[in-house]
Amino acid sequence: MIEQTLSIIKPDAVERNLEDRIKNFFKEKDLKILKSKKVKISREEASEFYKVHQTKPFYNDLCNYLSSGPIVVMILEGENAVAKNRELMGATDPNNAEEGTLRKMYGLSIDKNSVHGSDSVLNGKIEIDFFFK
Ligand code: IDP
Ligand code: MG
Repeated sequence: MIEQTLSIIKPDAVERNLEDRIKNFFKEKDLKILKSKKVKISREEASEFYKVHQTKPFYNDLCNYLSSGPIVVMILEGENAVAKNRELMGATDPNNAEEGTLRKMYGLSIDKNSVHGSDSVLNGKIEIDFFFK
């Protein structure tokens, strides 16, 4: 099924000028970039975006991090886009990510892991609305 999902290039990757490389990677793997913009979000916006994690011990650092510098937010579209993007990203911790995945190639640590991807079609819709509505 053709789906849409939200992808974010996180501050660590934007800072290292990986935007074009990551975008080309998605395009090569048949995920179309429907919309893209570079933004810097506030601490409040980050805490809203990541509110599913509000009970986690790393929540505070996570919100500080996502709002620490420019990010690139994208709507990706393609066959099974949600699962496909998760597969291309690799495991949350780059140390556990498979060879050839974005987090293996570019991730620095579990918190600076370069990319975000929606984890379901429903959350994809919610996250796309968050940035593009
Ligand atoms: P995901 O990004 O692979 O979907 P989630 O569990 O949804 O992973 O966590 C959201 C983000 O929170 C992760 O991408 C990572 O940056 C950060 N995170 C997750 N677990 C930890 C942790 O144990 N310590 C620090 N940061 C974490
Ligand atoms: Mg997640």
